[in-house]
This record gives sequence, structure tokens and C-alpha cells, in this order.
Amino acid sequence: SNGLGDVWVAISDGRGFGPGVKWNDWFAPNGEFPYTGDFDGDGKDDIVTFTKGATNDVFVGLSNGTSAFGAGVKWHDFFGLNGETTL
Ligand SMILES: [Ca+2]
Ligand SMILES: [Ca+2]
Ligand SMILES: [Ca+2]
Repeated sequence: SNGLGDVWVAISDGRGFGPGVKWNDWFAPNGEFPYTGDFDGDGKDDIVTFTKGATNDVFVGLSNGTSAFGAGVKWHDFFGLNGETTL
């Protein structure tokens, strides 16, 4: 949620985490509200961000499961408004 918009992932082996690796270079920048979850139902956790503010957009970046999240795609144009609980 800063000006870099980087998304870092550390994969778990069930007992600990490996090194952090950047999976997306531009997602949820500048005060947006990012979370994780499996939004396309393929069993792999994806990323979502609620912009709130003036646009109230919802963007999703789907996981390929091993090395990256895809570019953010707008899944909703008006959801999770200011003052609403998103997650
Ligand atoms: Ca970046
Ligand atoms: Ca998924
Ligand atoms: Ca919008």
C-alpha cells in the first residue's frame, strides 16, 4: 500500500517460510486495502485490493501458484465504499 506497489510472497513448507520473492510489481498502491483469498476457486490464493476513495474499484490479481500474481484486473466498479468493512 505504498508508492512502490510491490507484492512480496514467502512460500511455506508447512514448518516455516522461504525467502521473500516479488510476485507483482504494481498492485494496491498508495493507501489501498489489499487482502488475499482464492477468488477464482482454483485452490490457489489470489490478491484483491479495494481502492475505496473516489473510485470504489475492486481489483484482483490471480495466482499462478508458483511464481507470480497476474496484473490487477477490475472485478467490480463500485464496492467496498469508504467506511464499509471490506475484510
Ligand atoms: Ca513496484
Ligand atoms: Ca485462485
Ligand atoms: Ca469505480
